[in-house]
Amino acid sequence: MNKLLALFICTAALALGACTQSAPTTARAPETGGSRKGDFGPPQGEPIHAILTSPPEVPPPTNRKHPAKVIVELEVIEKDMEIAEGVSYTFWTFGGTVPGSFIRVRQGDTVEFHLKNHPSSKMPHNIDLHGVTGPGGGAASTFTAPGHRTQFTFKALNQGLYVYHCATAPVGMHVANGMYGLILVEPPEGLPPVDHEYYVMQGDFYTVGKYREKGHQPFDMQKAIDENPTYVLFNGAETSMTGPNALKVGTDQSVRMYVGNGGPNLVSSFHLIGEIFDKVQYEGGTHFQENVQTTLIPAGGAVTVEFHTEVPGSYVMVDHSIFRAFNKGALAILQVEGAEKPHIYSGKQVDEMYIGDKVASLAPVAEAATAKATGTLTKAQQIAAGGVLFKGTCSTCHQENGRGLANVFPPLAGSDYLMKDPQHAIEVVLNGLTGPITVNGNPYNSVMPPMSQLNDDEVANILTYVLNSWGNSGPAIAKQDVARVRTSTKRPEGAAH
Ligand code: HEC
Ligand SMILES: [Cu+2]
Repeated sequence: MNKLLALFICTAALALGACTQSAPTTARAPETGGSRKGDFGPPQGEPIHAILTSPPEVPPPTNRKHPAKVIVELEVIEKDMEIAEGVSYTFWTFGGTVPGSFIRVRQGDTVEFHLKNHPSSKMPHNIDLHGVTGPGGGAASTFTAPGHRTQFTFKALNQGLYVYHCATAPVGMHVANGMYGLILVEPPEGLPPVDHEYYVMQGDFYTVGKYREKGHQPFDMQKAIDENPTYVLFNGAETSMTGPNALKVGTDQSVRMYVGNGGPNLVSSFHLIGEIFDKVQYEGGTHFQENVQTTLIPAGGAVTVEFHTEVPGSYVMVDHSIFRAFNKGALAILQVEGAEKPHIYSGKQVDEMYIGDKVASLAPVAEAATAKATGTLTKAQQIAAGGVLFKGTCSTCHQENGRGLANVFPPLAGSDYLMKDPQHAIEVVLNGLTGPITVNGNPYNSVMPPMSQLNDDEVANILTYVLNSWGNSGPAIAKQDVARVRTSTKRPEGAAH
């Protein structure tokens, strides 16, 4: 029998009051319009314990043809984790990660939800799942004090990809501290199989210190109210999916990504540089769009994107509100490995232009930060950290080998201008340089923009690297020297702090 006809007959039967208990598991509302609600009757079989996963992993498909009782056990844990290299932050988590554990059920399932709040917690928490039909999405039933547990049960009536989050006052603060995640309610027939599924979630974070300022950073309520985040991140850390943590897939594979936006404030312009989404289920709903470059994800919303890999290389996931990607951390890497496909793309990877220091391991930066904090920072550690940062900031113009470009960018390698007064270089980096100068007998008359977005540590390490690389031999520059120049000189108009 024709599928549509079967559907029609069942719908008609439903209207007559039959077909409710034994509705076929494929029962769905018509493709266009109508309700998507799926009460397929009481749960069947033994209760199932949901497999929960940490990002970027996704639990396996439910592979079920009937509604079941699914038990979800989620624990809130408040813990310090790294938000950027050498920067720690006290996150409040669902399941120990940001975003929280991924939950996967099937439309029509009865979900028995257990929320625990670890005894070490300082705050009460609850959970609002956008996939729940009922007051507060569960929040009204799950207010949980530290060391306590609560429980409620709901039927997953609507299929789709849904955000869950804490809704305890002050709600914005709980969300800003990382209390969100995704629950996928699969359609009854399941989703077409793909080679890889990933879980990615964007969020904005507000710290008292500036971007990449080292040490432990407290939450900044005023910045949050002003919607002026210090960090915009995928999966709760700047390095969650960069360097050695990049997602890795092969060529000729199909990839499905469940992408959420926890907010609390920003809307995401989600984009994967060098790929086109073949299919986007926007807003986590049922309808889809095809051949999409950038898709909008509202705060408290989600999308499913699907694409097929063809050409090997580094693909960069960004929020295309692009300062967030390069100056607030909203950047992740999908590494595609396999044979070149010159008939589709000629080759020569130029992705360093895009990703700079993000492609490298920032471990030396973290090591220098730790050493700085304990007062044991050596010149060698500064050079190692500075080298990584130089690639991300200075090498575009002065080149990785420090030789610059004839007549355009002066050399730093063997520069008499630089070595004559190393302390002056601090001013050059913070305030920029314009007008005629002479380096090694060659005239330059160009513009170097101020690099004052770098913090004092970063400037000190970069300059120590520059002054002691490519045959240069000079002093180490201290963070305090940079701080002094920053307070005693004036940034040109329009420069960062
Ligand atoms: C957008 C290109 C650009 C970037 C990025 C850049 N510079 Fe420059 N830099 C220049 C130009 C152009 C000059 C020469 C300015 C002039 O003619 O007055 C210059 C001059 C200098 C000089 C003095 C001249 C010399 O060769 O000794 C130093 C030192 C220097 N830059 C260091 C850095 C460092 C360190 C960084 C990274 C933090 C950096 N620059 C990033 C373009 C750049
Ligand atoms: Cu909370």
